[in-house]
Amino acid sequence: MTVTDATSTDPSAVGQARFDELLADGRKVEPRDWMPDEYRKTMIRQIAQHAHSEVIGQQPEGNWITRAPSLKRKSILMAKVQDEAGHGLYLYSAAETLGVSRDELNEMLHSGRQKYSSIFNYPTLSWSDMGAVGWLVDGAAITNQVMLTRTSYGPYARAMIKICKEESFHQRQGFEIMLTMVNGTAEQKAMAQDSLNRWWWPALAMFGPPDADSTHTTQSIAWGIKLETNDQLRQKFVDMTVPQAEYLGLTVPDPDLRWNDETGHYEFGAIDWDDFWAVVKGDGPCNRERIAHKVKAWEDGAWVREAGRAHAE
Ligand code: BYC
Repeated sequence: MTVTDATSTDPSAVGQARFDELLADGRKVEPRDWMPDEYRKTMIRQIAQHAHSEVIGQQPEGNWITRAPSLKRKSILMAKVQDEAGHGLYLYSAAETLGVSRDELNEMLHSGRQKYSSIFNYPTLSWSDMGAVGWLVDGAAITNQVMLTRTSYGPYARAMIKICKEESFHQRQGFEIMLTMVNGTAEQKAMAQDSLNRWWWPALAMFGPPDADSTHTTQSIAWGIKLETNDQLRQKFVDMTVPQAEYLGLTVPDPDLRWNDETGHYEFGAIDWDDFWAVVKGDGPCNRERIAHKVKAWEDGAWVREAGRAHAE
């Protein structure tokens, strides 16, 4: 048997050839398509981490629902937090198409075997943090997720389209809270500045480690999972956000920040990666609280899942 014959009868070689062809043509990989085990593993890791982030991300904002300054602000915040739950649900459904169950994903989150975004381990200390989270955290999330609407795995790319529309609304409502705060009393403007000071650096770190230290970027770019690297997206976010801070009359807490006429980009100071890794490894200000709350909600909801299963039977 020649080598060609051997490969043509080997289902994984045929699958690999078709997978390569899909990627080369810029078409989507769909759940029933053959895919390399490592591609499946990477997609499950990333989509699950993304879903967990949406669900855990409800906590820092949920913290302010009862204390929102008006009925209008309360209903907007409730709608936003509810949207995040919806995003988590689309993403868990997308992950399930890869052959993993939602129960397994939850178990992996609760036992620390899967992660969620570093950003949700910082506390929301004031009402203006709701502005900063919407403006900066949702702003960073959209910068990354607009790219993901073109990612190679079909169910993930399609989920991202609706999510991005909602995130754009979230980002604008955050900016609008900031705008209201900076146009309020001197004390309110100082609160807005304090929120920017605390959220700026964690928002930059959300994009993940520098490209040189990123474990997955090279392979994820080759597979069309990522279309831009962590550093490219971070730069895009800085270039977009600094003029918005200027419009608000706020100061970005970075003495090294300067516009570079030659590159057409802002240069910015060093990110504290030791802090980032401490947070990712579970030692951030709120990691334990976030997971404990999530596990409690899961346990308290057991009767609902049981009732749903009994009803289905
Ligand atoms: N936090 O090789 P790298 C939202 C990990 S929620 C924690 O560059 P990758 C919202 C990474 O997992 C927004 N861990 O990774 C919700 C890897 O660890 P392992 C969430 C991080 O995957 C509510 C290691 O570091 N968005 O929108 O190629 C309210 C090396 O990194 C982080 C998403 O999840 C981090 N920030 O690139 C408001 C988007 N960064 O597994 C808003 C989807 C890195 O090797 N995810 N790590 O041990 C992605 O696009 C990519 O996964 C990332 C990282 C760009 C985040």
